[in-house]
Order: sequence, then structure tokens, then C-alpha cells
Amino acid sequence: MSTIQVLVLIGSDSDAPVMQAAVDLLEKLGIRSEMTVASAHRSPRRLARLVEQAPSRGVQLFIVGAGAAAHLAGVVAAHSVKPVIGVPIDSSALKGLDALLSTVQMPPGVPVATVSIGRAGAVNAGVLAAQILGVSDPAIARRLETYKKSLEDRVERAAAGLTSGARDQASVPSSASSKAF
Ligand code: C2R
Repeated sequence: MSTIQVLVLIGSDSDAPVMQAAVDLLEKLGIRSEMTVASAHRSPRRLARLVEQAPSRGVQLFIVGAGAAAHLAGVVAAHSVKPVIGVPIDSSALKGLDALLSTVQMPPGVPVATVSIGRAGAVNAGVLAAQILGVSDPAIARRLETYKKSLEDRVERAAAGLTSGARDQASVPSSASSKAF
């Protein structure tokens, strides 16, 4: 079995398209991870085995994505002292509100660090995992600085684009501009 830093668990393969965003983010930040399916409801023995084997594979934290009555992240947290980040998936008729409440409302002593519903939550789970690992790994912390800078640069470009767009608009003769609308 290969060595990984983060084990990404999903309740069903139907969650994979959303949770791939977490895997992609981890890869971008140079963090080794693996995503696999295990359900607390449907395959409790497989889940227990994966969580039990995780420390021997080097796993330092879990990212867990599940929808509907999402008990998966809580059960992982019950079986491990490693941090667990939960991503509620919008796969049911309730569009993830059910998964959000089942994931976030853990009893005292067994936290699941719950991020937002769906793809944005999957991205943030990857960033939060990197931030946790970055506390003791300067190389990851440096890559996070670069990542944050890229977010800032994107906003600067968007702002510059809007400003030049407005300038172009203002330079159009008034008769032409009124025709455009
Ligand atoms: P299917 O698409 O396989 O029917 O699954 C999965 O995460 C998925 O979003 C529907 C939804 O059921 C969720 N599921 C859980 C658990 N196992 C599967 N929440 C669990 O153990 O918590």
C-alpha cells in the first residue's frame, strides 16, 4: 500500500465528481492523497478497516464527503484521533441541507470540521487540509502562500477588466451607445 498524507473517503461513487475538486486541490499543493468509497451505512466493515489501516499508511487527516443522512464523517471521527474534515454533498432531495446538519452537529468530544455544501466545500476541504498540514510543514505553507496570491491576482485582473470595460463604454459616442441598448 502506498504512503499518503490525506485519505479522502466518499459515501458513494456518485459523490466522486464533486469530491474530485478536493483531490485536485491537494495535488496542486503537493499533498499525496487517495480517494476511495466506503459507507458507514452500506459497508461498515470496509470503513472500519480503512480507518484502522490509515496510520500505517502515513495518513495525517481525513476528508470525508457524503450526502443525505451523512453519518460517514462522524463515524470516521469516532474511530480516529486524526482531524476529520466533512464535506456535505448536495445529492438528495434536500440539496445537501440534510448532509450539512448530519455532518456538522456532532456531539461534544467528537468534532468534524464541516465546510460548505458541494464543490465549494470540496475545494475548501483541500485548502483546510493543507493549512493543517502546513502548520508543521514549511513547504506546504509556502505553496499555500502562492495559492492565496493567485486568488488575489485573479481579483486584481477581474477589477482591471471591469475598469477598462467601463472606460471603453464611456469612450463610445452617446448616439452609438444608445443604439447599443
Ligand atoms: P447513491 O448515489 O449511491 O445512492 O448514494 C452518499 O454519500 C451519497 O451522496 C446517495 C448518497 O448516500 C450517501 N451515503 C452516506 C453514507 N453512505 C452513503 N451518507 C454514510 O455512510 O453516511
